[in-house]
Amino acid sequence: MKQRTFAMIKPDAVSAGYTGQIIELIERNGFAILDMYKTTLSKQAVEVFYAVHKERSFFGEMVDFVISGPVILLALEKENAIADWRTLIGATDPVKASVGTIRKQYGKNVGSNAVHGSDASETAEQELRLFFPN
Ligand code: 3AN
Repeated sequence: MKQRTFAMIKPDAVSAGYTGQIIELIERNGFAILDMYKTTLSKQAVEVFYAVHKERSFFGEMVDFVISGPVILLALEKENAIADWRTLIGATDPVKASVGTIRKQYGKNVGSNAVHGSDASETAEQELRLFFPN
């Protein structure tokens, strides 16, 4: 059954000029782009988006990073989209990510790791609703 997930190309990858290459990987790996836009997120929106991480020591840092420049937000669809997108992006730390993953190729470190992907169906639904309310 087709499933939807939420993806973000983060400010580090957008400012480095990797948007096109990452979108090409998305399409080449069988994801349909249902919707997509470029924006600079507000602190309020990111605090809602990252609310599950608010107790983490680096919460302020991660919020400041994600609002530091434009991002690309995507609604993706595919069979098994949530798990397949997580596989394609790779481990949180680009150093530990497998060869061929997006974070391995385009991520700098655990904070600036090029892309986001929803980790479960509830978070995918929440994140899609937050950024694609229509
Ligand atoms: P993932 O993005 O792979 O689901 P999580 O859920 O462990 O990873 O982390 C959520 C976000 O927090 C990630 N996007 C990552 O960039 C950021 N993050 C994780 N660990 C650190 C850290 N030690 N310092 C700064 N940011 C971090």
